[in-house]
Amino acid sequence: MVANKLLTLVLIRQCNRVLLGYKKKGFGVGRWNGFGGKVEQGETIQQAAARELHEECGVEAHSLEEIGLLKFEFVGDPQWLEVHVFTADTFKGEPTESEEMRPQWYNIHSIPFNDMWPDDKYWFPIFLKGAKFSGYFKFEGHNNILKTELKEVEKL
Ligand code: 6U4
Ligand code: NA
Ligand code: NA
Repeated sequence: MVANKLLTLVLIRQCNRVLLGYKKKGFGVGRWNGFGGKVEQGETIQQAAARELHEECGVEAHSLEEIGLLKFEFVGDPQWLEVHVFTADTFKGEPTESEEMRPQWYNIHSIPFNDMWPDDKYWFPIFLKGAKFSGYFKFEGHNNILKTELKEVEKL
């Protein structure tokens, strides 16, 4: 048994737009995604989500709501990723490019799914309608999903 690696993902949503970031380096490089990263020792998952959001695009969100829990298995890797997904509709500051991410607003009807992690097209619709979700995806490499389990939940 290997403990899951805990990660955060924050999606700022305001009416018809979502703030995404283009990942310039590291895991998921070249893809559009929410903001987030690893949970560090001594912080809660929610604190990690707020910290990563600020580090990666310069904005502060004080009302992060946890809306999703996603588990990822990669063939050949015993360690699963456990991604805690949060949303907020208000924030302070101006989205600003960082070393890691280039932020950009996207209309909810033109989310760039072809340039995102391939699981996103499955769970974004649940997020966009304001519901919560729990999922498991088994990947082979970073592009190929072998198995999908996804359900809408009342609470996480
Ligand atoms: P550092 O700490 O810079 O080495 P890095 O290797 O760049 O980290 P990090 O910390 O940014 O990775 O974490 C990866 C981010 O990608 C987290 O926000 C979670 C997110 N993520 C990982 N797998 C994902 C997937 N399949 N779908 C998705 N987001 C994913 O939408
Ligand atoms: Na990160
Ligand atoms: Na990080």
